Amino acid sequence: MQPRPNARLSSQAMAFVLAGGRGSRLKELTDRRAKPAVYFGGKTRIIDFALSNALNSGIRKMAIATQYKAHSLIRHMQRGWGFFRAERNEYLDILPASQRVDENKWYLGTADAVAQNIDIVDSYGVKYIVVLAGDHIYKMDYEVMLQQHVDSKADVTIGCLTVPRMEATAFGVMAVDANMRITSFLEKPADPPSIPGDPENALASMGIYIFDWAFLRDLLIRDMADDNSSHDFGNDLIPDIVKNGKAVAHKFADSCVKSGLETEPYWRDVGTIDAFWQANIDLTDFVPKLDIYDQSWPIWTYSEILPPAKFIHDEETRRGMAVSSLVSGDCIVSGSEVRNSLLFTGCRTHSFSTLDYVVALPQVVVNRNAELKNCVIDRGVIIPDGLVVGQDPEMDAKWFRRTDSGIVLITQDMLDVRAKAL
Ligand code: ADQ
Ligand code: ADP
Repeated sequence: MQPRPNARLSSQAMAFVLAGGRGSRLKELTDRRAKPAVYFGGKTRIIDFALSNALNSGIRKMAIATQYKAHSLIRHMQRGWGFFRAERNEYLDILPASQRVDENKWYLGTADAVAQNIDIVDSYGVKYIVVLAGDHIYKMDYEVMLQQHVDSKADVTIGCLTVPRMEATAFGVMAVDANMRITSFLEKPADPPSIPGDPENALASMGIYIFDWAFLRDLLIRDMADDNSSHDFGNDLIPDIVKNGKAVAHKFADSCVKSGLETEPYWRDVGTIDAFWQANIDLTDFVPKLDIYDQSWPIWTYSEILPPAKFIHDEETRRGMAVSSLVSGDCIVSGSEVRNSLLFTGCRTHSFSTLDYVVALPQVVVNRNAELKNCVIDRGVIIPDGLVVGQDPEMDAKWFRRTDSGIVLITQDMLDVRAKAL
């Protein structure tokens, strides 16, 4: 079917979301779930941001490649993202590394995750493919990037942002000419080159790539046959295109201005306990840098039918409140004090307990007299009566996972070990 001449480019595009990485720096939070399935922001999971960006940009065909600990991710996708209708030419496919090409073969690199599903992408009949990572928090209108891709006649267009030079060791780092053509690309360099005239910063790849599907398809077939390749976009395909083709950078900051989405560009890789805690706590700011209340750019998710949050003021404790906090549905804050914290769905806090700068994932129960500060509590954890966290670094590190900056991750397994030992 030929697209209408004035159709939005997004209607001729699909999103291919890479959601197979482990995210090992999130430690026990990703012991049982993939990083894209980790909860973020009260109601959502990390992957909802990339998928909502695609949906809000007008993309109606999506594929999600999963492999590591994908059960809760797949369950979330089925529950929350099942509204795509083939009758409306909408598709959402979950693609576990499921031995489609070769028995027992997992996805090797990120490019292999697309290559093993060439036939599925073919069946979508799209002109453009937008390759995304499922593990970043940001809002972005991919239509703006698609337009630049078409206008510049690039082989690949790569989303990029400015990061402090020394943090760029975790990224693909590029240099560009005056027309944003990428002149060099180094994957995770030990000594990242800075931006000319800006020695403190480097231009880093966001891991977002737009290709014409016909171009990428050929490249993937060639790459699959190359035994020297690790079949990865950042390590193999992108450096090859920079050398032999036309790779163009799309600046996230410019994108934000053009789409009118954000005044200050916001993008986070919440890949460590510290970064995860901070980005969640940031939402409690007076004016948070990430606006999750923008109705023009909703973050779609699986939303349960739940009663409202409830606050019970207890005469004895003279408590029963939350301030400068986000409290999700089905939470009951009873006789306790919650400050600068984020409570996900279905948490309960009981009398005489205090929570300061706490990120409590769904269904956390905080029993009486607990005093919790600067921590992340995993889903469903039951905090015992009188537990004190965030006051004695030695005790925190003894029983829980304490980061160098003093953030404490608490899981039920850790509490069970502690309970047995005491
Ligand atoms: P990395 O951050 O190292 O670099 P990578 O491990 O390649 O990212 O993962 C990218 C995405 O693909 C993640 O969402 C991950 O979950 C997923 N993924 C990883 N391996 C996979 C596999 N085998 N199958 C399916 N999905 C998989 C990349 C780029 C850098 C860029 C950063 C930006 O290589 O150039 O700067 O992303 O974060
Ligand atoms: P999420 O909180 O991301 O929805 P869950 O914690 O419910 O995910 O489960 C993630 C995966 O870990 C599921 O496959 C679940 O069956 C498994 N799981 C959960 N708790 C345990 C446990 N105590 N021991 C072993 N596996 C578990």
